[in-house]
Amino acid sequence: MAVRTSDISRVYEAYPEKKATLYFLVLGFIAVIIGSLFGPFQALNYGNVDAYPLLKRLLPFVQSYYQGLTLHGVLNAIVFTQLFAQAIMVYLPARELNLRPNMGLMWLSWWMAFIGLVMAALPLLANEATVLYTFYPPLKGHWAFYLGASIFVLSTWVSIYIVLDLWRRWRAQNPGKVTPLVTYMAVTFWLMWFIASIGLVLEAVLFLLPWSFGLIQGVDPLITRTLFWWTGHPIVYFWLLPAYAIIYTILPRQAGGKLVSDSMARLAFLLFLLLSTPVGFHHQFADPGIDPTWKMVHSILTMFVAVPSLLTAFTVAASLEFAGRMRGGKGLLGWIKALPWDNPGFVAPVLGLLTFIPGGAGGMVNASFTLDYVVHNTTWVPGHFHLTVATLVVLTAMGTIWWLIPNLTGKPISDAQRRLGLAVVWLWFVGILIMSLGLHLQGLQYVPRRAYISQVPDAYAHTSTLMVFNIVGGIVLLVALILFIYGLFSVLLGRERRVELAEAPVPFAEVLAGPEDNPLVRAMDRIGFWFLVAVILVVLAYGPTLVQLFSNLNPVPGMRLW
Ligand code: HEM
Ligand SMILES: [Cu+2]
Repeated sequence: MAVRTSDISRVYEAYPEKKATLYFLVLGFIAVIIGSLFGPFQALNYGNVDAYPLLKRLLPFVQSYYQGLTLHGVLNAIVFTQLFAQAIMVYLPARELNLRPNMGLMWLSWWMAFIGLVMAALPLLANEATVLYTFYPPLKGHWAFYLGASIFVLSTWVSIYIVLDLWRRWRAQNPGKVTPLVTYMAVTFWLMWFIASIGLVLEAVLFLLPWSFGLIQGVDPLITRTLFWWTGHPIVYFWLLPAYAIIYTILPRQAGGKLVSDSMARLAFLLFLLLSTPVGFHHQFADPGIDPTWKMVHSILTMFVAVPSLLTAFTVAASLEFAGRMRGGKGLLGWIKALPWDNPGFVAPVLGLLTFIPGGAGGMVNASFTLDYVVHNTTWVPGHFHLTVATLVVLTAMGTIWWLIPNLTGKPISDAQRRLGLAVVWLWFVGILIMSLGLHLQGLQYVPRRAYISQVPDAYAHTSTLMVFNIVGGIVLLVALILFIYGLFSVLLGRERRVELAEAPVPFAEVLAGPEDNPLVRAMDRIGFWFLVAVILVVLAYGPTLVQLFSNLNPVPGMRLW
């Protein structure tokens, strides 16, 4: 049922945000594909198998393990995640409100991201910025890396403006009404990100950019790390919440049910606005020059920020159970079997949620101050975050292929593509579980992260049994990745278009309860007030330490050790 291209361009005329969203999404998928290519080689490395000679033959620009690891971290954890957030957290509220985002600004943000990405990619590919995705000074990369990364991240400030502008326009038309759910999520999300991003912006503007331009001789490693982790923790919620928005507002419908509570979903997002940022010292438990009392304060606050994810676990599980029972599931577990396990758009985020259970448990360990000394800087840590970002976030993003790409392009999903999708998401899930088990257990045997250990094959021989997990996991993930690339492009490059798919509404779930116009929802809707509370919490949690650090700056010269 092919249609004339004029039909689809009519859709894009009416909804130009569809095209911009598609650009964000596709650029993000390309980033995660290129970034993930290095993953299986790293997993083999932690299996004591050195496949880098092969990798260098395939990709001759790769000079070292660490250059590959820098590309892996930057493209997956910074580039892909941000582009996905910019796609989802602008498009979904715009569709919910049925308002057109400011398209000039939406394209500006895409071009900023694209140009910043290209600018940072050049020194990365040329081995001029092998500093990993945390770029801790005094390791010193090329200025174009810092400048490109800054432009890339600043593109999100345009997204913040776009969504606040949508929200303001909607309120002007709907005085006295409570913000609709998805838009409430997006507004609190973007305000959270604004507060969060200031640390990194300060680090770049005050230190990294002037230093890499040669305007200042050195930088203070402690203060740059402190500013980095101001942003570095909440950035994981910046990665996570677009997936949560889908899991709350779309997944219940795909499951065949409803979201059981609108106000619980709002509460989770409000708590993220309040608690995401003032917790960064949990990345600096092993740093000198930070008072243990403050580390304890951040440790406790980190435990609090686990609460909204626990809330999410209950609300989402209840919504899925409700769906399973609507579909006729009986008994304690029968509802699980009744869910639509043949739909990859459903299966992908659900498998991601399952891995989030051990992922979250490991996070609580990391956050427990002195317990962190057991696992800090060991392979436990990448074991942990591959269960969160590389599974829940990535799988939820993959899951969008089966409903969002048709919604944006009108391209249908064939039955073969659907079945391929199921294979991809199951293999990804199984591969990450196996590899993460290996990495966690090796970490407990003191194997360091960020190390080309297969170059010292005797050093960690005491973990040789565990290494098998990394090898098997890495190979399964390689297969999953190849099938994913094939599946994604077979959908994107499909010739058939059905305009009605592109004109269909986004499959938002109905809500079982709410938005009850209750005092709780009204109180949560005072977003300006909560934003102020969030700012005050950050000032309280960071102010005293930063004042001390700024009044005792101790700059050191940069180094290039690669
Ligand atoms: C094919 C799938 C993947 C495999 C096999 C894989 C494997 C690995 C391994 C073994 C490490 C540890 C390297 C080291 O510490 O030396 C690592 C690091 C990392 N991975 Fe992955 N990964 C995959 C996909 C992803 C994805 C999709 C993301 C994020 C969206 C991600 C994010 C990261 C990050 C942030 C690091 C830390 C980099 C650093 O320490 O500088 N990975 N990966
Ligand atoms: Cu953190």
